[in-house]
Amino acid sequence: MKDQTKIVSMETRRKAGEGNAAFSLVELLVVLVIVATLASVGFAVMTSVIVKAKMVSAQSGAVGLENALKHYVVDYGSFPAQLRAAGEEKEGVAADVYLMDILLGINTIENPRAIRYYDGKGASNSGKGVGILFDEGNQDSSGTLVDTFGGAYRVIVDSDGDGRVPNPDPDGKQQWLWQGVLVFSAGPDGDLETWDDNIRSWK
Ligand SMILES: [Ca+2]
Ligand SMILES: [Ca+2]
Repeated sequence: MKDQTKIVSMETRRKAGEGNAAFSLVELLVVLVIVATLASVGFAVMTSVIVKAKMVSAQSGAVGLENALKHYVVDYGSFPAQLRAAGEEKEGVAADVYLMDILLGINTIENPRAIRYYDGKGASNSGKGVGILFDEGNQDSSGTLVDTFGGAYRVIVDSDGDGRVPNPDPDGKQQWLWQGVLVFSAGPDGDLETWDDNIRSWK
């Protein structure tokens, strides 16, 4: 009797074991699907976190350039000639080699005291960080200042001195912004026309 109970019990276990093996295969597939889903969700979350971090960094670069220009005006009484040119309040000008040479104290005609106004993170040709796209091999000159997405910053200054500049964002609530300097860039999509993701120095 005792032995019979043992045999039944073993038989039951064997069957249960088979069931477990079959279930394990389905279970494994389910687990694989869950892992794959979690991995893709995780990747998407990670990507958006990286983009947000780059936007924060790009925004601080824009504010840094705005402050550099404000300090330049304090010292020299007006903006560099290129920025004061007629009509530039609308389009803005790129933070190109001309402007950066002035703000880094390389152009001593427009910055005779050779003051370094822009404390940038130095040379960067990778486009991964806020940095200056130096023309490699040219030691006497800087280059265009680009944001963390590789797009050049653009600058609008109050060149006519009325204390305001037109809002470059066509969807912006205000037509005029009471600012002396605006700095903006294209943001993650690399397109200046799409303002929803554009980087801007103002709120
Ligand atoms: Ca103005
Ligand atoms: Ca954009």
